[in-house]
Amino acid sequence: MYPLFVARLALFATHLLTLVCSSDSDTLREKLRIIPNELCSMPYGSFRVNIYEHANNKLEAANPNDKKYVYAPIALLDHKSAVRCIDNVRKQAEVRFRIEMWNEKVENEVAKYVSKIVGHQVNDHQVQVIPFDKVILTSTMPSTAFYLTTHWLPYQLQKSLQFSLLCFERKVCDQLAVEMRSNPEQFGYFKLFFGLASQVSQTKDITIRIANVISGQMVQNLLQQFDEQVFLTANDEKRLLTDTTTNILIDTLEDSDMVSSISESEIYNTVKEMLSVTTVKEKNNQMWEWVFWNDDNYRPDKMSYTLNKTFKKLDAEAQRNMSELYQNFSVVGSEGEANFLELISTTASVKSEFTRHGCTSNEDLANFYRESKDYVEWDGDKFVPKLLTLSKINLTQCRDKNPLQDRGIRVRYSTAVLSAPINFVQHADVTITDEWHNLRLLVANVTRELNETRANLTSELQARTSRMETIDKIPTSCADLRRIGHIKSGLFLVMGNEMVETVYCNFTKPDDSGFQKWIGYTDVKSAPCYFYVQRNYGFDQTETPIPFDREVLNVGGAMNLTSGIFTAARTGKYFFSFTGLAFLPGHSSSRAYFNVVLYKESDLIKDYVGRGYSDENNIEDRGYETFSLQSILHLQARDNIWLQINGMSHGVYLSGGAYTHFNGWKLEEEISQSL
Ligand SMILES: *[C@@H]1O[C@H](CO)[C@@H](O)[C@H](O)[C@H]1NC(C)=O
Ligand SMILES: *[C@@H]1O[C@H](CO)[C@@H](O)[C@H](O)[C@H]1NC(C)=O
Ligand SMILES: *[C@@H]1O[C@H](CO)[C@@H](O)[C@H](O)[C@H]1NC(C)=O
Ligand SMILES: *[C@@H]1O[C@H](CO)[C@@H](O)[C@H](O)[C@H]1NC(C)=O
Ligand SMILES: *[C@@H]1O[C@H](CO)[C@@H](O)[C@H](O)[C@H]1NC(C)=O
Ligand SMILES: *[C@@H]1O[C@H](CO)[C@@H](O)[C@H](O)[C@H]1NC(C)=O
Ligand SMILES: *[C@@H]1O[C@H](CO)[C@@H](O)[C@H](O)[C@H]1NC(C)=O
Ligand SMILES: *[C@@H]1O[C@H](CO)[C@@H](O)[C@H](O)[C@H]1NC(C)=O
Ligand SMILES: CC(=O)N[C@H]1CO[C@H](CO)[C@@H](O)[C@@H]1O
Repeated sequence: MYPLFVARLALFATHLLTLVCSSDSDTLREKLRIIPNELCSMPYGSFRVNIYEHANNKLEAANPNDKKYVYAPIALLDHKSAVRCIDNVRKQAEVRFRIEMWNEKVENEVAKYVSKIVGHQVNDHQVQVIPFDKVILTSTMPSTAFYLTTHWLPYQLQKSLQFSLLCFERKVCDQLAVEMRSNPEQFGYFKLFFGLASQVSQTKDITIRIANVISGQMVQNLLQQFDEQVFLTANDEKRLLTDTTTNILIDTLEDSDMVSSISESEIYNTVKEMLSVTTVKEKNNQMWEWVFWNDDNYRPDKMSYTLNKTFKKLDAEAQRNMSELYQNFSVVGSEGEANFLELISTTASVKSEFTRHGCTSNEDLANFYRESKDYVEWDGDKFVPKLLTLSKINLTQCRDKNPLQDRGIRVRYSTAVLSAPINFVQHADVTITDEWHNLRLLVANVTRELNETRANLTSELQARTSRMETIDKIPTSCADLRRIGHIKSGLFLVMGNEMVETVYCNFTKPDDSGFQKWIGYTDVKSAPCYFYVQRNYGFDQTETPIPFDREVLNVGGAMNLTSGIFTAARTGKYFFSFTGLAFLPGHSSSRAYFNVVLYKESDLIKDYVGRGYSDENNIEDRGYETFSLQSILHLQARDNIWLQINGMSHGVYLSGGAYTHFNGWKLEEEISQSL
C-alpha cells in the first residue's frame, strides 16, 4: 500500500547474505532448527550462497544420509523479465519482474560443495532452500520515482516470485523497466527480507519530528518554488507523503525491520495532519500559479489555453470533431490519439501553435492529448480545466515551524530472519532457469532453425531450378543430365543408341568436356522372355510348323505351342536351341533321311535360318538318330520363328516322348526400339 525503504546504505557494502542479529539467530535455531553459524559459503557466479546445517545433524545417532542442509535463497534478479504493467486493482503503474530463489543447478552444486566440506556424499534430497514463510522486497535507498509495498508475500519455496515497483507516473515505470532490462546493477540497493509466519511483531514508540518532515526533498523543493501556499494534485500529495514517511522510517527503524502496513499508514496520515494538508475543490484562474506541476507545459490551464487558441483556427467541421473528441470519453487510447494528431496536422497554423507550446514531435502531441484528456474538458463553447481536487499546504507555516508540533506514535514492526541483497546474472555460470522462458526460447530456436532450413532449401531449389532446362527427351549424356538439373556427381543411366548405358558424370568439372565416363551397357528388358517346350507325340507332317504339346516354361508367352510359332515381342537378340530324335525305318533299301529347318519370318518374308539333318544308308544301322541346332538371332518385334520338316524319306518321323526340345530366350533387348 504505502512505501517503505528500510535503509542503511553503509551496511550494504557486501553481496554476502547476512544473518542479521542474535535474536534472529534464535529464531533460526528455535523455529527452523538450523544452526545459525553458517557451515560454509559456496561461491556461485559473482556471489556466494550461505549453507547451514540442521540441528539434528549434530545428534549422536544422526546417519550421514539423513543429515539436512539448507541454503539461503539466491535472490537472483531476472532483469530480462522486467515489464511495465498497469495494476488494474490499484489503478497503478508498476514494473513487474521476477526474482529467482533457487533452482536445480544451485541445489546440485550445494550438494556437491557440502559433500566436499563434510567429507562424505550428500545427495540432492538432503539439501533445500531455507523454508521461510514470507518475503518482501525493500530498498535501501529512497526514491521519488517509485515505491514498494510493505505487504509480505507468502513464500512457499517457489523457485521464483514476481515482485513489483509502483510508480507515480506511467512513463516513469516505462523508463524503469527499460533501465532494469538494460542495466540491472543500478538496482543493487534492493534487498529481500525473509520471515517466518510464527514470528511475533514488536512495537516501538517513535517521535515524528517536524524538522525531519520539512527537511524532505520534496518539501524543500516546494518551499523554494512557492511562497505562501502550494496546491498539489492527489498524485503529488501521495508522492510527498510517501517520500516523507519513508525518510522517517529509515531514520527510526533498524536495517532489517519491516514496519507493518497499518503503522505505516498511521505515519502517513500523521504527516498529513502535521503539514495541515487540506483538500480544496476550486475553479479559479489565479489559483493555477500556486499549483505544483511537474512539467509546466502540462498545467491544465495552459493546455486549455492552447486548445482554445487552436480551436479558433480550425474550420467548422474540424471544430466539431475536436469538441467531440473531448466529450467522447469512450474514444480512448490510440484511436483518440490518432484522431487528435490528424486534426492538428491538417492546419499548419494549428501545428505551429502546438510548437509554441513545446510540442514538436508527434510523440509530444500524443502526450499532450493523453494528459489533456485527464485535466481538460469542453464546456460547450470552450476548453476549460477540469474541476480538480487539490491539496493545499500552508508553506508559511512550514517556514516558521512554530505552529507545527512533533508527534509521538507507536509503530509495529517485525524483524526479518534473513536479509539478502539481490544478485545479478553477471557470470556465465549463473543463469536464470525459467522453464517457460526456456521452452519459449527453444520453440523460437526451433522455429528459427526451421525457417532457416526452409530458406536454405528454397534458395537451393531456386538455384537449381533457375538453371534447369527442359530437354524434352530421355537424357542421353551427362550434358543432358546437367541441363535438367543434376549437380551431384555419380553413376547415372542414360539412353544409348540401342541400350540403356551407365555413365559416370563428374559435375565438378567446370565445362561439359570430358566429364562423362562411359561405364557400360545396362541390360534392361521391358519384359522377360524364356521358353522350353517339348513334343510328347511323334510328328511326320512336312512344310508346316512343328507344334508342341508340353510347355515346361513359357515366361512372356511368346511361344505358341499350338501353332508352333514363336513371335518376338520386342526387337533384340534371341537364342534358340532345338534338339530332337528322328526315327529312320529299316524297311526301305533306299537312303533314309530327315531334314528340319529353322524359319524366320520378317515382314512376311520367310527365310530359313539353319537346318538340322540326319540320314542313314545302311539298313542295319537304321533306328533313332539325334540332331540339333543352336542359333542366336537378331529379331525385330513381331518376327516369327518356327521349325518345320522340309523333307524326309518315307516312314521317317519326329519322335515324341519328350525327346524333342525347343528352347529360346531373349538375350538382350534393343530397349530404344521398345519406347
Ligand atoms: C471529422 O470527423 C469525421 C468522422 O470522424 C471525418 O470523416 C472527417 O474527415 C473529420 N474532419 C476533419 C476536418 O478532421
Ligand atoms: C462522438 O460520439 C458520437 C456519438 O456517440 C459519434 O457520433 C461521434 O462520431 C463521436 N466523435 C468522435 C470524434 O469520435
Ligand atoms: C498560513 O499560516 C499562517 C500561520 O503560520 C497564517 O497566518 C496564514 O494566514 C496561513 N495562510 C493561509 C493562506 O492559510
Ligand atoms: C537458442 O539459441 C541460442 C543461440 O542461437 C542458444 O544460445 C540457446 O542456448 C538456445 N536456447 C535453447 C533453449 O535451445
Ligand atoms: C519465420 O518465418 C516467418 C515468415 O517467413 C516469420 O513470420 C516468422 O517471424 C519467422 N520466425 C522466426 C522465429 O524467425
Ligand atoms: C543455411 O545456410 C547457411 C549458409 O550456407 C549455413 O551456415 C546454415 O547453417 C544453414 N542453416 C541450416 C539450418 O541449414
Ligand atoms: C572430377 O573432376 C575434378 C575436376 O576436374 C577432378 O579434380 C576430380 O578428380 C574428378 N573426380 C573423379 C572421380 O574423376
Ligand atoms: C496360337 O495359334 C493358334 C493357331 O494358329 C491360334 O488359334 C491361337 O489363337 C494362338 N494362341 C495365341 C495365344 O496367340
Ligand atoms: C480557459 C481558457 O483558457 N479560456 C480562454 C479560451 O480562449 C479565449 C480566447 O483565446 C480566452 O479568452 C479564454 O480565456
